[in-house]
Amino acid sequence: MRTFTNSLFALLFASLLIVGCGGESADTSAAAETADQSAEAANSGAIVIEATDMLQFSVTEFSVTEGEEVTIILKNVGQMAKEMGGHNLVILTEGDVQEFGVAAASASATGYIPADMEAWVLAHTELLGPGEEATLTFTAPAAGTYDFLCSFPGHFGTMRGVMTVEAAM
Ligand SMILES: [Cu+2]
Repeated sequence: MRTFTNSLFALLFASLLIVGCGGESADTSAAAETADQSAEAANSGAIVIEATDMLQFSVTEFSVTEGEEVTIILKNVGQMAKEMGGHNLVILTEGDVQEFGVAAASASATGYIPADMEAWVLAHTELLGPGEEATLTFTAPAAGTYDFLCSFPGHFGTMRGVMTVEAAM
């Protein structure tokens, strides 16, 4: 951890030097970006996703590493009653997100997770009402891309995204 922090400082210092020298190097933004991402990872860990009344997820793309323990915190920051417009987060391991979303609409009895499609689900939260939050933890599966959605009826059109799993070094 210390080594990591040191290298982060070195990176910040290096980018300050570049800025300080008035260099027009394109490396400046790349270095800053890398530092940002490292800082994010250092804060560790949890990926926080907010779900809104505007039917949006605040995060629609994120990356994890194969075999990593992933923690996602879903926060429903909306005010819509749960029965009218609750939100969940469902990460699919296979299958078509559109097909899942359509089938989920008539699966209210099972929390909008179609019973015959459970094999498609890598992980999911419960349906959240306004102000509620849920934590999802799972081990990142094999490298690849995985769709996620809110499976409340009518939400998946806009409430969806992609989790990228990168191969472990
Ligand atoms: Cu939703």
